[in-house]
Amino acid sequence: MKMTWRWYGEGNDSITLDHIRQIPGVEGIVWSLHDKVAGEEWEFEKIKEVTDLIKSKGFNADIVESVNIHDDIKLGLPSRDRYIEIYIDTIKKLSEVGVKVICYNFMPVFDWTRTDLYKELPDGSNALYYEKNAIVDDPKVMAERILEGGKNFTMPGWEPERIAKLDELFKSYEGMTEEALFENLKYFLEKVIPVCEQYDVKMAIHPDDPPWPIFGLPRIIRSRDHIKKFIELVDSPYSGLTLCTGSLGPNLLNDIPAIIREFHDRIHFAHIRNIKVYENGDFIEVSHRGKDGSVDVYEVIKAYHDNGFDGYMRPDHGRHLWGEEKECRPGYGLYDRALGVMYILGVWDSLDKQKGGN
Ligand code: DNO
Ligand code: MN
Repeated sequence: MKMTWRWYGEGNDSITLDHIRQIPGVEGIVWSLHDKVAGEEWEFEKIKEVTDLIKSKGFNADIVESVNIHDDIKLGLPSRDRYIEIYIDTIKKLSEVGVKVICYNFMPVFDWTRTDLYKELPDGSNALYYEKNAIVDDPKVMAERILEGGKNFTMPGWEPERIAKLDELFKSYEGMTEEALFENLKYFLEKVIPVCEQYDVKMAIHPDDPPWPIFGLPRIIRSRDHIKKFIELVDSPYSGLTLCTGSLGPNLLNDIPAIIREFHDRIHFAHIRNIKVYENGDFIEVSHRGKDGSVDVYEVIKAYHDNGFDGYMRPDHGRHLWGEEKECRPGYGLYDRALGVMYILGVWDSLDKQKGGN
């Protein structure tokens, strides 16, 4: 297992690479060109500049999260072919600097959705929260709330340029079914995966967050059966998964350790996040410790360990601690994610010892 850390780039993240160097066990930086909107070309010089910087601090730059997919591809519009060409061009450039995995998602319109970015927990820290009844029918109102909460930061998935076109976007998705969305994903993968095989770059789809349809939009990566269907779309190890426990976790019917055991050979990237699901279905993000939430994080890590997982792993969202929410992007503070790294490595090392390793 290779421990990694998501970083938003020089001048775009309050956490520096020098900070990250002091967190034990972090080998790689999960990066992206965060000023790029879906469908835009990625210039080689920019890719090289970021990855050189990351490597100069002793980290690998093997994972990009994310290269976002243009809605025309998800919608299956004729213009998708042009956007797929651009995507393929980016894959080729990324392979040149040694990128091994691209994390992406196939959620229509929105990436993750929450109703409160700074909900206070009983210990005084705060975290991202999802209250079912606070999801208003009007996605515009929701979007405004999220943009207001995170107004000091760029927030992947919530680019103001896209949100400005929300009405139009929702109109184009009218009538979209799960089946059609799967078809459009298949079309995309059939074009892209042969290139990935040739250039040795793996695609790793991120599950939908939360794992149910919202605002009438279908969501197709949200349960064991959906994942199975995805795996069968294109039969290649290059079409794989980012397994995010915090995204699958809010549906308590998702047996995440079982999902990991079933699909481990297609999991290239593991996101570890814990959430606490309340009786009414609301949920809040909590520390990575298994006992603090509804995800059995120990069993999750054990499932990876038992299968000799040698892919990439990272702590996903953390709480905001000790007042840091003023300077960090929602979910991406320093302290709780650093604690998360240590918790994950603690479990991993002890499993190694039990197996007679070192
Ligand atoms: C939260 C994050 C996601 C992820 C994108 C990948 O779980 O990991 O926002 O970055 O969905 O495209
Ligand atoms: Mn995730």
